[in-house]
Amino acid sequence: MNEMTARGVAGVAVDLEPYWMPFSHNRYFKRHPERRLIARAEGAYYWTVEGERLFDCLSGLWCVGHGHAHPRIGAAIERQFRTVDYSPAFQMGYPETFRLAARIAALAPPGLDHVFFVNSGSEAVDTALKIALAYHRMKGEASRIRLIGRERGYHGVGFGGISVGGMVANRKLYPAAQLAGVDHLPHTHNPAQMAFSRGMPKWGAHLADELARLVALHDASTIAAVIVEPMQGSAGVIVPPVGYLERLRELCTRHGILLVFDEVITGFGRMGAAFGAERFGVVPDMITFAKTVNNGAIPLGGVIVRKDIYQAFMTGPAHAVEFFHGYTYSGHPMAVAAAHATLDLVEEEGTFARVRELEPVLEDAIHSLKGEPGVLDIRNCGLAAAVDLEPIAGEPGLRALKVFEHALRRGQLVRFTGDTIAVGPPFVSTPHELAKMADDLRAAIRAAR
Ligand code: PXG
Ligand code: PLP
Repeated sequence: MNEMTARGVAGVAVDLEPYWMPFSHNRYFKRHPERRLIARAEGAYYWTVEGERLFDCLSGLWCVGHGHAHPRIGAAIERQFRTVDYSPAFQMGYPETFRLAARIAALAPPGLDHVFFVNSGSEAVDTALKIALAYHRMKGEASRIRLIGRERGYHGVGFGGISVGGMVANRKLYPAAQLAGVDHLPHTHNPAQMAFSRGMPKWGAHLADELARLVALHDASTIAAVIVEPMQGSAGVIVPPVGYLERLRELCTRHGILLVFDEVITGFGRMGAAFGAERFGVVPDMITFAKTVNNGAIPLGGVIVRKDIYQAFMTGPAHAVEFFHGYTYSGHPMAVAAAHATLDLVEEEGTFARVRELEPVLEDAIHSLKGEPGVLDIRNCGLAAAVDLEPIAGEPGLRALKVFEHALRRGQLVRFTGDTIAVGPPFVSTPHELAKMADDLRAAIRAAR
């Protein structure tokens, strides 16, 4: 045990060393775990092992919109465990999983009506990419082998996801392991044209025409699918320019290319609608989802596809497997029960309308940080926002880390990545909590000077 763990944090003696933390600075964390070990969660708050309360500014990692320890979700999970804890995902069925597929299809844009279940966003993305490639083959267009992603896109950490993803740190170590024939659209963030935009930037729709350039370069007959997040979440809330997604849609339709919206963050309420597709008024051919579908309670994700995509697979002898793909935990009864309880909340509490009411509150609160020292840009959409900070010379990421730590001392758990601070507060936040979040963030930004 290192010195800190031997001493214990607030009396919690636990060896921090053996756990290899995901997407984390392991060495720094294990030296400085103060205020970073969680003891309890309820509603919009965490309590650390020291007993300090933290407002959950990112809803966990964008997944706990309805607040922690929701009694309805907890009761559903408990009941489910006693009824059917697990049932085989392959060649057997659990009725509640079928019922969940129907409920999700009913929320999805018209025409997207079949659901394939997985356990995470990464699996959802890799599944969608496989469906796209297989679909074209089934339809006799085997030459459509290219996939097109976008710079700064985050599509999880599977080999498919890092191939179409656009974050260099996630992909640079694996050049030989990435899918062949992948190309990328440019990202749409240009501070010179759109700094401090509220909602959708007016500039940038023309960047979708880069797809026309890629079609001209590779020929449409070689392109299977385009995958984008309708709003880029992990990259720091990069909101689509007005007209941009429409143009992508037009180009994909014209050229027989499938359009996949990766809605792992934007799905199930964050945008004030069931999906970003609805919010932005553009219907893709497939939607990937995870996270908020069951309030992050138990891993669950999926892919929603158009009927004719599903139908394209339904060939060959009826007793034969149609799609050789799936996971041990696809449609896990416990995760499904948590999703039903979450969708019950959505229906009964009018969650999407509440998010739409809170959106301008968050917008005003977060944009009040304009003019604070080193604040370069602020963006927002739905219940999501990000603040770009001027990096400390020669020490990228350190400014945001300092702001994160000062915010923790003020009782705010924000997300930092690079020199960007992101927030995606719970749907159950009050206007007062959002205002306090921004005020505490302001103090943290000043303190980190
Ligand atoms: N697609 C998108 C659009 C995502 O946002 C994934 C796929 C991968 O999902 P899984 O469940 O495999 O992690 C994501 C995940 C952040 C943050 O701070 C974002 C994600 C995960 C963790 C942190 O922005 N997005
Ligand atoms: N590895 C082995 C040896 C397995 O047997 C399985 C599933 O049976 C897997 C990986 C895949 O696991 P999962 O279905 O949970 O993705």
